[in-house]
Amino acid sequence: MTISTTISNYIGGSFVPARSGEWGENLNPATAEVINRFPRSGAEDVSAAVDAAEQALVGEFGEWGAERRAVLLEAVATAIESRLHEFARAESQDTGKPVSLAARMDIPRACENFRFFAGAIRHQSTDCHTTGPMGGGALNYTLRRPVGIAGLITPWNLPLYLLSWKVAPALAMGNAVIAKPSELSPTTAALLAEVFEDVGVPRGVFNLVFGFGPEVGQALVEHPRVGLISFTGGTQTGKQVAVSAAPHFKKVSLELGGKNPTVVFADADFNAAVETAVRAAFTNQGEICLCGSRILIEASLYDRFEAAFVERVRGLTVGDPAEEETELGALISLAHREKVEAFVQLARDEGGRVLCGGGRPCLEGKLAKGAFLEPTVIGGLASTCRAATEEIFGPVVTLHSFTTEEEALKKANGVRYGLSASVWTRDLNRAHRFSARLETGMVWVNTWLLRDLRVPFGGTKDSGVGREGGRNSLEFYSESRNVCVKL
Ligand code: TXE
Repeated sequence: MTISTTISNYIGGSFVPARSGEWGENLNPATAEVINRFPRSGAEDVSAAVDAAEQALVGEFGEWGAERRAVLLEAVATAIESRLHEFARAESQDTGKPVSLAARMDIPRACENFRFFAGAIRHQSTDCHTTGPMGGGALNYTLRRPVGIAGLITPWNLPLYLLSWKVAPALAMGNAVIAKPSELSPTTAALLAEVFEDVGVPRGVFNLVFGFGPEVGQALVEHPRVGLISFTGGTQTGKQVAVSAAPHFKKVSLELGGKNPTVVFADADFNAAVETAVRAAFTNQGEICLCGSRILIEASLYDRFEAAFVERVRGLTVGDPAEEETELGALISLAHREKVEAFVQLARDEGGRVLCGGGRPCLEGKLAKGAFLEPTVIGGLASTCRAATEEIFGPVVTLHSFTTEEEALKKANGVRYGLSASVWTRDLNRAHRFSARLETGMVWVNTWLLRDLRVPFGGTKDSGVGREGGRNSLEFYSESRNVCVKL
């Protein structure tokens, strides 16, 4: 394993410290131990990365065709795969997530992202419109050109996975990138820079600047020569990014928070609904923007569902992220655990009953200092109260009942977020009707987190602006130019 104690920025093909010479510390949230230190970068480092990226765009990379870029992305996927366990361990140590989850989900999906966009760029076609009588008046064809420099800002919950979701399409479309990973989970991005170096990426095509959001992240968003910002993170930060990017008329994509409903009708496949609702609520300690953190259950099924759900949650294994059988590891930080615990207290104050969990598990040795929290189920809350409408982003789920489809819809839509929903019913008509009226960017029917990389990914309302995925990503990471030829 090559996790070094110091990680570096990667600018113009060189591994370098921050210009300031300052560092930040990266902690393992399961043990509170320092894993490594990262460069505390700022505006100067961003400027150096912008210069390197500009050089790259006028250099050999600018001449590369789609096939060559596809080969590069595939080489990256293969190289990550050959170091899968190293990547998985690093992701687990940075975030507290179970290493088994990182090895099964985060890292393989990152490889899939690189492979998928290699394929997508090979099969990409452009539009052509013929104009006038019999199409004989003019021929319009639309070129897709790279935007230039793409600024990619990513969070801590799925560090490599979300980074690859942005890097792969940005490079596929011929942009140079400057990535800014979360200060809470920098290590797999550093390993990715090693991979890019090993596969022989031209200098300045892939740049990495580490550091804190308000310092280096803000500088990246404000840099006038960075033409595009793709941001995944909290809604508040997203708002700030949108404000800072607006005066420069940058292309912006914002993937923000969620408070996603799992809606269970009485005719649902009961066992599948319970099992998947548990997974939707607690995968990655509930720290996924797509997690189903409020479960709306048809009243006639409520008691049976609550009993089965709580029993299943009580059986979840919380513990050492390094152990294979662990299902929930540590939260991202002690500060984040405090935030989540404050929501549990708020739920109590708002009249909720903690049906299971709510406390810190007793773990021994090094883990005693970790940011662990029991998976927590809360019943008895009004669906409009704060604990049931605000994003908690932890292992906490609230249960609510409804009696009619209309009431379920009102409750499902009654939050400021609109990212995703999971609907459980055997009635096909209802599934389509209900899905069409949900105010979310994505709906899963009788499943959750079943991903097809071709489909639009993103949210409405406070969950963000724009869609990525498949064609949407290729369009976002490029500018269209229409050429009209009079015939
Ligand atoms: O995320 P931030 P935080 C939610 C979740 C969580 C809350 C806050 O509810 O509790 O957001 O988490 C960078 N300009 N999600 O504070 O700050 C930052 O360095 C430019 C949902 O950890 O949004 C990091 O790289 N960049 C979410 C990235 O933004 C800035 C995933 C995200 O950090 C910046 C994570 C600035 N001014 C949290 N300030 C999801 N949608 O999946 C910070 N950053």
